[in-house]
Amino acid sequence: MAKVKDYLRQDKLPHIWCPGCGDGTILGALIRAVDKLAYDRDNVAMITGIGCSARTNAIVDFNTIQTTHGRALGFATGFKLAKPEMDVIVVTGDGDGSGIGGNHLIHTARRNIDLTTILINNSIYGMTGGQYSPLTPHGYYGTTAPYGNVEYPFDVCELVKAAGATYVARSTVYHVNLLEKLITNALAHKGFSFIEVVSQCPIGFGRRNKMGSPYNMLLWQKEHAVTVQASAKLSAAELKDKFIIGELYVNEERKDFMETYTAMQKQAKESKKGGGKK
Ligand SMILES: Cc1ncc(C[n+]2csc(CCOP(=O)(O)OP(=O)(O)O)c2C)c(N)n1
Ligand code: SF4
Ligand SMILES: [Mg+2]
Repeated sequence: MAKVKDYLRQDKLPHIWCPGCGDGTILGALIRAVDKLAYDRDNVAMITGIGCSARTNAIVDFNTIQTTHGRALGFATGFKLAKPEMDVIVVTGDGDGSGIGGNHLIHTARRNIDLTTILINNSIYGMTGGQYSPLTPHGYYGTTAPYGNVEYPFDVCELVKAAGATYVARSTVYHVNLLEKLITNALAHKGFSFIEVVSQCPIGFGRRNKMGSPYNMLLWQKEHAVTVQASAKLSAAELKDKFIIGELYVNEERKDFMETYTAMQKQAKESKKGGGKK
């Protein structure tokens, strides 16, 4: 079993993250999952957009592409179709993945493209200094919400599930062992797998919302997360202000895009007349 540091590009260190940021813990969990599955790292492609979360690919020794803001899933779709034998992982932020890249997220889920997406939800646009995102809770503060966020967030896991994703899960940075397990399962899943990771941005979000130190922010995650199993025994009132962690939805039946596409290609080649109903 290799160590996490064996997967890092030593010449790209130190990384850019602030002390106490959740991004490094998430990258550690991802690397351990890849190592557990004994993936050949030359066969792994990691594709990101823009943001602090996107910088996960700067220091890891996979095949990496940093794309434009919100467009990682578009690039990843093209990449996977061109190189179906490769293991493709997308890391995105709440702004990158659910804001500017929201449309790509919906349609990649709908197509059930066989890749794994990790959306790091730190409730804010961290890299640009703390503007509110589609996942910032109502009433919380940001540079663009000096009197509190007037908007309400949506549940991004429910969104991708409704759009057609076939593996949907949520964890936090605090629940790092669960996170590693979920990433392992997501990577092994055939089809579009999606994990939302509730993370901490002590600089752009925590400070402005008086959430205390990174340690306090981890305690906040611990206190607000409820496992799928525990949530089944709680009433709606007890679940108010809580979020559910674990595997939220798994569908092994629905074929992924490539499987259907390859079968259709074969059929079209065999047919003398070409496409159309027989
Ligand atoms: C087209 C475009 N618009 C805006 C930006 C500026 N920008 C860079 S990072 C970022 C926000 C990223 O937020 P998020 O995805 O939540 O990532 P985080 O930094 O919080 O990890 C923005 C708006 C950009 N780089 N490109
Ligand atoms: S600004 Fe926030 S998300 Fe970005 S590195 Fe610092 S703590 Fe992490
Ligand atoms: Mg963010």
